[in-house]
Amino acid sequence: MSRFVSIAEARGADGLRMACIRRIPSPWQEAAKGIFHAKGLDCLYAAQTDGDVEEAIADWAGDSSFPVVAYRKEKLRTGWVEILLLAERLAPEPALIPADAGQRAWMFGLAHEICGEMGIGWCMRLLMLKAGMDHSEGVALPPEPTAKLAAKYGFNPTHVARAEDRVVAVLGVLAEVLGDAEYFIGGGLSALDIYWATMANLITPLDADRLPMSRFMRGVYASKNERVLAAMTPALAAHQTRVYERHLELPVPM
Ligand SMILES: N[C@@H](CCC(=O)N[C@@H](CS)C(=O)NCC(=O)O)C(=O)O
Repeated sequence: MSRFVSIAEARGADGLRMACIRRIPSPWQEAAKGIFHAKGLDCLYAAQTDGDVEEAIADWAGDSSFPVVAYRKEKLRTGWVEILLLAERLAPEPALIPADAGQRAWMFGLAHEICGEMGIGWCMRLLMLKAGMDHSEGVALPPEPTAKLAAKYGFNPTHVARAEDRVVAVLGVLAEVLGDAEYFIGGGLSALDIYWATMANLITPLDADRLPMSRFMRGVYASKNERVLAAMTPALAAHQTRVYERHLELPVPM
């Protein structure tokens, strides 16, 4: 991937397109990019430009979340499962979804614990918003967008109170499933590996050479939560870099 076009150009194009945010490694977006890259799928990447209408992604998809994936005239896809299923259909090889039904159920269950509501990404976002609001980790988030994200992504007392335990528990499961293997399932790359590698940037972002972002964003992303950092085992950290080095584009195109 070498360039981003405008949202307007992506809307008018055919084939596979993805609306993104630039300069922030939003994990759901990076997972989708990673899946397309691993499969060698040719995708037109787009982001808001000066020539676009304001809030061009929302204008297109009815919501400001990214990524938004378009393929031909099919319905727009924004959820991580539907994006993966589309990619698997367009490029069956390398398969990123296990053919075996039991393994498939296992993979999607674990992937939900990473990408779904109250999964690792969701919970890390809640913790990030909390720290950004009470300045407890030395990072102050700008109030207006923070309030918008909080309202949109389940910042309620019950879930905020559970978020840290959730992340620690799921990291424990992932560490156990991985053991000393190179991949989570079946000895080779699956979507689960890509989900983990990209979502792990919300805890320990790849270094600045491989994942360029502003010092401020890096400060927001890098977790300071001691329990979470302790649950990020050396094997999980090594898996994150291994998957990027072997299967994803580096430096990450931002
Ligand atoms: N829709 C995705 C999740 C995408 C998502 O949560 N995107 C966030 C990343 S922080 C976003 O775009 N936030 C900005 C906004 O909603 O305006 C899924 O459920 O698979």
